[in-house]
Amino acid sequence: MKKKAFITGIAGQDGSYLAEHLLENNYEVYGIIRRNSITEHQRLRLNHLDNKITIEYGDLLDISSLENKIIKIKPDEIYNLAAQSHVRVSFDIPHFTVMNNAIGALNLFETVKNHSKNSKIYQASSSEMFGRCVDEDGYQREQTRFEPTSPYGCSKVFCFNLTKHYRIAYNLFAVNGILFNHESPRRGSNFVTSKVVKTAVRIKNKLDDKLVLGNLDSSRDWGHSKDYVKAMNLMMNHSKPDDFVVATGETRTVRKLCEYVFKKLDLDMDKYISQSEKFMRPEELKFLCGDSSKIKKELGWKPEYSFESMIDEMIEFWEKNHDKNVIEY
Ligand code: NAP
Ligand code: F7E
Repeated sequence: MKKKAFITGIAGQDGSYLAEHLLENNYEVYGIIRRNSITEHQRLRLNHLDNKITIEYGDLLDISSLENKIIKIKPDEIYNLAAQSHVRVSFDIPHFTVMNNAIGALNLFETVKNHSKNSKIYQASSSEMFGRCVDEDGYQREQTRFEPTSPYGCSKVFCFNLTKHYRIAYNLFAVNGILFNHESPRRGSNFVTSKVVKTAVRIKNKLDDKLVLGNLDSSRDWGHSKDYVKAMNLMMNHSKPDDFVVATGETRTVRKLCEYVFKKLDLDMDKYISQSEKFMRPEELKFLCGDSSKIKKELGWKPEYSFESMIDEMIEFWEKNHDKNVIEY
């Protein structure tokens, strides 16, 4: 019999790649999307999967919508990827971010505990939870302390703790994937990698003449979403529920990212890049670099993309899509 997977946040970057990965591995895939007033754009990342997956309206904040679906589907695996996932935006809408991410996850855990205790559950935890903390050797790993620097990071620490609590108290197969930044052509274009690539391509094509950014000195460990969704599925098929860091172990500043993209496009970045307060954060997370030895050793996870091959793929994508109203994923 085919395994059944239920994905919250299925129309997002990771949700869409995860749906593809699970279909390739012979799962039945179900997911929820929220009601949106513009229906045409909502499923863009899923259009190519239209007849292969089952999507219904649902919302993490509407527990009845979760109960109805989980009781009906009885999924083997539940991936909780839904969240207000933009850190900078979380300073503008802190109440919504915390309600949505934290109470939303609580609703899902309660639903599983009360109605479907055999469903395994994956929680999309984040390197943003580490915030100010870095181990002495310059890495963050499973044992590193959490000191989040944003409402988003705080909401994710709550969910991380909730996952462990439901695992211990109710014996649920509940896992935390502590994923560092991961990108792709499907990344929202207000995250820095997509913003830089898309704008640089538009500058090259004379459709824009400037790129306005915030902090250029923060460092991130950037991997590819396609590699990271495979890690999620590995964790769910481990012999026991546990928490794993997923990262590349390489870190670069935003400035270095810009240098790579502008050089690739044969543009002089100093002519086009400026900075604005608008894109700065009240508190910046300055440095991320993850040690993913545990998942490599215990689950055999290995990324296929390098930083360069990922950014090259994003450049190619935006070269095809930079002037389109409806993006083709
Ligand atoms: P994303 O592209 O922003 O996707 C998130 C999805 O969640 C969106 O489709 C969004 O729908 C949906 N959603 C938000 N609130 C919801 C609710 N109340 N009910 C149902 N759906 C809801 O994010 P992503 O990059 O794929 O990331 C997936 C998850 O991993 C997120 O939880 C994120 O916080 C976490 N994470 C991401 C990274 C990363 O670098 N990408 C790293 C660590 C952790 P709408 O379009 O309707 O808002
Ligand atoms: O920022 C700097 C910004 O918004 C990266 C989410 O997926 O990863 C992501 O969060 C860096 C920051 O991602 C601009 O200040 C400069 O230092 O692409 P980002 P993020 O905040 O790291 C974590 C792991 C998640 O869990 C989150 O869900 O780039 N930066 N100038 C800028 N960032 C943006 N967005 N826009 C700028 O203009």
